[in-house]
Order: sequence, then structure tokens, then C-alpha cells
Amino acid sequence: MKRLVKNGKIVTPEKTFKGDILIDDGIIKDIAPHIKSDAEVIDASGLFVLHGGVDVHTHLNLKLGDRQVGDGFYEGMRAAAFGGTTTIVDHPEGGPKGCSLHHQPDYYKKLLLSEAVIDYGIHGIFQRADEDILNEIPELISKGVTSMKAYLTYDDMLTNSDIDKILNKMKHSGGITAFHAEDDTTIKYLRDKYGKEGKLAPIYHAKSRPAESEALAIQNILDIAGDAPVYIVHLSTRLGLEVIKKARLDGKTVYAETCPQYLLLDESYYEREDGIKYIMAPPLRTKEDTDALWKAVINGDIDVIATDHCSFSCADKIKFGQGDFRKVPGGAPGVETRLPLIFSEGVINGRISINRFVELVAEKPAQIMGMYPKKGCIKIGADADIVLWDAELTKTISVKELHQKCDYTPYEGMEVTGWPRTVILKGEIIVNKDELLIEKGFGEYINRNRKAIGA
Ligand code: DUC
Ligand code: ZN
Repeated sequence: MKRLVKNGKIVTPEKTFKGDILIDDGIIKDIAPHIKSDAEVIDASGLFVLHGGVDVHTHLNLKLGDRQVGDGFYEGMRAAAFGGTTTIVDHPEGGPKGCSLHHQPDYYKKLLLSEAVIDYGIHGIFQRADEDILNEIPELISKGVTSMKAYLTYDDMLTNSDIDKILNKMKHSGGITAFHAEDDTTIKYLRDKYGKEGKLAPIYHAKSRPAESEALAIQNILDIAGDAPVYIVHLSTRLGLEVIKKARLDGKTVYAETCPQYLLLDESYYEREDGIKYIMAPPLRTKEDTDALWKAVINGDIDVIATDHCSFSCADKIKFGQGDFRKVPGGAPGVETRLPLIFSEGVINGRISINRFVELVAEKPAQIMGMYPKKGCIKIGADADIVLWDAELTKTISVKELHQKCDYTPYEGMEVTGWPRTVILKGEIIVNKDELLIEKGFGEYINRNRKAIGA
């Protein structure tokens, strides 16, 4: 089916220009000021034409023991689509003890086949680093899993020797290693200390995971990394950022991802009556941290804005953890609100250009995670993943209006300007105003390949 997106203002990281986009068979076939065609016309007059959002940090369908997030694959992807995101890369939970490296990506792939409404990749997860696991790395990468995550805290935490082996093997296999960087020793000590002192209110969640623990963990990784590429997920502190900046001056390849919650919310939220909702790891930080992260978003030190969408419900947070921050399932939803929030706070508030906006939320994540130029850009030959963006539409965020299943949003009541009107994936209109127009199974697995890019 041929479609012609007409009269919009097309936005790329380099420029904004008026033009038409011709789509055939799901692919962008032409971009020009005026295209004559018998294709079905999608009128984009008065709207910006952006590439669909690429969110490379979600946890849909996550299950940790007896705790399950609210948004399964379908609900999370539906929410993403309504928020203008057409591609995600999901982080699975750890698999059964002793399982292979392939286990979780294979398992997720199977589940997603019949559930997906947008396109997706799947990250790998390192739960140990023995010879078998290391030997699996090249094969898993050849199947499109070009990025794998290691946690420096939680149960499947790795030693420095493990990290060294993983980074080396990933580098030689063309993969990138993502790190959840929080120092486990510090956190365990402080959680225990506050527990013994009966300091169990949500604010102690933040105090038990201090900024120094993030900086220390990042420093540790980068000391080991040599010239292997490193991707730091959900950077939340000024101190962590300083470590990354210094390592870059020393020639290291390190990418930094942050998320809307670390730019827009701060630790004062833990003092509110509903402070339990904001328990996530890393925790919300100080105003000084949010200011430093915005500065890094503006000057290019932050590469990616993703979400860490992890939708444990408020009901479950209360059920499991009321009265003890250590028992609250951590995480917050955000996949639907990422683009509007960053557009509103970034572009409308004059912090960044619309061109930098698309770089942060689509192009750079697609590049780093090996999906470019199929995804992340409006170029001839790319998938026609396009959002018609209304930069004047103002809405007040309310969980009642969102399309997630999760029962709350951390951004309830915020007034936000800039929302998608129409969302197109591979040339098909998947969302128009308030309607999802495709069936489960329309979303496809992306066979990622880092060699194709210049990130
Ligand atoms: N942080 C959370 O709060 N939840 C899930 C994973 C993570 O990194
Ligand atoms: Zn995460």
C-alpha cells in the first residue's frame, strides 16, 4: 500500500523542513518538497513529522518472584504506541538459575510473537560469566541481540572478574554491554542500617542508595572497561555524570542514558503521602542532580532518554511494601508519557531544539542499539515509522486517560504540551487520535546489528 504524508514539517537531528514523504510497502521511498503520487494522502498540515520514538529501556511483562508488573507486552506496547513510540528494546528479568544466555531472549521472543503491536528488540541479561555463557555471546549477537545487561546490585550481581571477561568478549563479538550501576556493598549496608534503626519510610529508599554508590559503580566499570563500549542505563546523578565525562576525556567509549523521572522529579516526592509510588532504582535524586542532567541533555553529554518503564502497580507497592521501603517492588511506568514530557519540558520550555529532541528519543538510541538506519531516522530506505506531532496540543496527564494497565502515573496532574496525533509503523496507521488500529502480532522482532552503524 502506498501512502503520502503531505505538507508536514519534517524533523531530523540536522534540520526541520517542509516536505512530503512517500511510503511504499512500509518503507520510505521518497522525501521531497512536493511529491506527486496516486498514493493515499495523510495530511500533516500544521504538524511536525517525526520519526517514531525508540525506547531502549522497558521492562514489559516483568516477573520478579511473585511480583508481576501491570503492563504485559500488549498493554505496554499499546501505551507506547499512543505516546508516539514505535520501537522498544525490552530488558527481560533473569531466567531460571543456571539457564543459558539464550534462554530469556528466546523466551521473550516466543511470547512477543503473538502479543506485539509495535516493533521490538530484546536485550540479553548476564546472570553469570562462566565459559558456557561467554561462548554463547557471538551466537546470540548474530541473532540480533547486540546488547546485554549486567546488574551491579540485586541477586545476579557480577564480580569484577566476570565484568572483565564479559566486556572483552562483547567487544570482540561486536556487542555492547549495558550496566545497572549501583554499588551493592553500599546499598546493602545502608538498607540494613536503616532497617535496624526503624527508618523505613520511602525517603530512606533514596538515602540507602546515595549518589556516591552510582558514581562508584560507574567508576569501577570504566576502570575495567579498557576500550570496550559501555552503556550506562538510567543515569541519575551529577556525580555519575562527572565520572562518565572524565572517562570520555581519557578516550573511553561510554554512552549515557537517562529517563524522564530523573529529569522531572526529585527526592522530595518521597516525602509526599503517596511517596511509595516513586520507589524505583536508582531512586529520585536532588534538584542539583536534575539540573546537572538537564545540562547534559542540552550539551550532548547524555546520549539517550529512555524510560525504564517498570509498571508494578501502586496497589502492589502498598500490598507488599507499606511501612517498609525495602519490600516495595521498584519501578515506575513511563513509556506513554516519555515523548510528551520531554517535548514539553525540553522543547516548549526552550531547553533543547526539536532536532535535539528527535536525536535523544529516536536516532541515537536506534544507532547505539544496532537498529539504524532501519529505525531511528527519516531517510529513504528506512522503515516508515512516523509520528504526526501536534506541538500545540496541551493535556493534563492523568492515569485515566493513558492506555497502560498500570494503575498510576508518576506524572499525574502535570500539564504537558506536545502530543502525537497519528502514529505510523512500517507505513500502517497504528494510532489515530484515540484509536488503536492494528491487531496483536503486527509488531515484529528487529534483528539488530551494531556493525551497520557508526555510533
Ligand atoms: N529498577 C527498578 O526500579 N525496577 C526494575 C529494574 C530497575 O533497574
Ligand atoms: Zn531497568
